[in-house]
Amino acid sequence: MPEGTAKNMAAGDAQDLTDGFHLIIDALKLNGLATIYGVPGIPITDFGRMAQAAGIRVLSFRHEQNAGYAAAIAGYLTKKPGICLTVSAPGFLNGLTALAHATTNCFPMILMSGSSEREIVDLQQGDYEEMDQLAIAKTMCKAAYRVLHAQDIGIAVARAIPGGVYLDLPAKLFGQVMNAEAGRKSLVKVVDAAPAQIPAPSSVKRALDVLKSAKRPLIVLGKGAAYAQADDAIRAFVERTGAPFLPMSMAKGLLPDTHPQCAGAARSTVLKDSDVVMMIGARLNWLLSHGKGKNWGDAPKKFIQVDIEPKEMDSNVEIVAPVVGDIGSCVQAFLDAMGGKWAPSPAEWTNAVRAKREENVAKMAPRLMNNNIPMDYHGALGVLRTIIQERPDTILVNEGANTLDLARGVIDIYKPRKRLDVGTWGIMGIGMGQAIAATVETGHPVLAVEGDSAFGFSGMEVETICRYGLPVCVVVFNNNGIYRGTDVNTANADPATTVFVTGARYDKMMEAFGGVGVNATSPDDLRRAVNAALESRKPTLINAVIDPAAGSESGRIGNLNPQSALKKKQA
Ligand code: TPW
Ligand code: MG
Repeated sequence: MPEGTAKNMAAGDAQDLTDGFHLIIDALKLNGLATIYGVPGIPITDFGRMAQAAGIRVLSFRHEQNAGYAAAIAGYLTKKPGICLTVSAPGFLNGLTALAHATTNCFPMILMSGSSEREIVDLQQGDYEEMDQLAIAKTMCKAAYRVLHAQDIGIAVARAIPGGVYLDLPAKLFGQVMNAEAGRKSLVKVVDAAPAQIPAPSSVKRALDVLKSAKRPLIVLGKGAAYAQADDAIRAFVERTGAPFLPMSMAKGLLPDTHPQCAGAARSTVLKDSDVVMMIGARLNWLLSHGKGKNWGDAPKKFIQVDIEPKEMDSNVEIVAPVVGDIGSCVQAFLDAMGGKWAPSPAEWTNAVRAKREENVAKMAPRLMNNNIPMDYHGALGVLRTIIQERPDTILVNEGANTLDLARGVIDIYKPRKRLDVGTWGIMGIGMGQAIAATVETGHPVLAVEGDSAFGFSGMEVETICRYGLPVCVVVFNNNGIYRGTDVNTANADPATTVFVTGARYDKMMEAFGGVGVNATSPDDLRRAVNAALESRKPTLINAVIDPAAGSESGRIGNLNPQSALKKKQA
């Protein structure tokens, strides 16, 4: 029967009608978006149920921020937008932090939030959870769209892909009814959300000419390179150049940290002494001291930058050879243009870097084998380092200050996208959201190495981990505080601002929800417990008791703390 006939409409046959609920679900499914991370409530509770019934995996969290971090890292791991679903005003704001984080890190993510009655919100008449969410979201992401009519759902979801985008879904939208056939036709399947961006051949040649001229070349790999999933081409390119490479933290494992060209353990040497630096999917932001200053040494340096985003060029220092395109296409273009004859990097340089690296590794080795009780960071991390070496498919999630900085240096990663962490902002709280999404999206077990403070930001999600029975092993580095557990407040009876309850037992949190809890006071305890967890795939939390005096203020970035000019004068 042709659509919209009088008979059809008069019959009001529900089979020929669809609604906003189902159109959103159909639009997501049509675009291969099969997982939602969120928290239910008015006006999206039924939507979540219907999505689940329709075959979408809907993971309910205890706080939207954690659902949002899960969606953000799902986007990073899959190159498809991770979906976070929240209620209005407070739920939206909780999720928004994660959307802003995703946008800053260039992870594809869509935050979908229900919103209240437009007419009431816009007149500020005090609706339930009233807020002009669209206006707020616009400043935090690439784009923000509101969908007022069911027939626009298809185009709105398509426009939101790949993100970081906010989609505002007013309560009234969900219940709107339209003809089912017209609804089907209104859906849009995105054909190619991130088409290949081929770099200009002249830019490729310029970059290779500069690289060829180098006496002391360095390649810096960023998480943009890991995101690209061009692992074989990147490895082939790095190996063809013979240059030392430095992986940024989430690019570790793109080539194994044990690769002969890896300069991770000779970081300060290669930053200082290199003469040509090729950045691949890495930005010259604070994490690389903006490409200048004492970390980069005095010798003149030429930067080549390879990035999909033209705005990154010349952001902090002059880029003598900008190459704009997607990382996969750029690296392939390099390989094609290099041909068979490419002189390897000067041996004097590569040998010097290797010697420095071996010296630093040898210096660290005995510290990693120490059996001190209480454990220090190195004793505990030495154990985890061996476990990841033996189980390289495990995804490592890592946050904290000392717990982050030291684990990044100590734990070698062997495969691409197996290390997830605090990203561009150095944000605390990503831990449990990342752990959950990492195993949901990949099926691999997760080892989450968490400072006790860092863990606290998302700790309630251990219930979520137990509820879904996920293979996540959380190790809380319990040094009784932020940076150290030894601070004393002499002004009054309150504890110092950086210390927590002494002797806290985080393992009992996991036990409260039926998971396995272990209190580990020695490296041996820790080794046994982590191996058992990764073997059994049971949700596990290990309270690793760390010497409260072992850490340092702000980990490795204490220099970023402001100092009073007054204090300096007096000193
Ligand atoms: C959202 C500031 C940086 S690191 C850290 C805080 C609070 C916790 C460090 O203690 P932890 O690690 O995790 O116990 P450790 O091993 O040094 O003791 N709020 C947000 N993000 C950041 N980065 C902070 C606060 C911070
Ligand atoms: Mg701590």
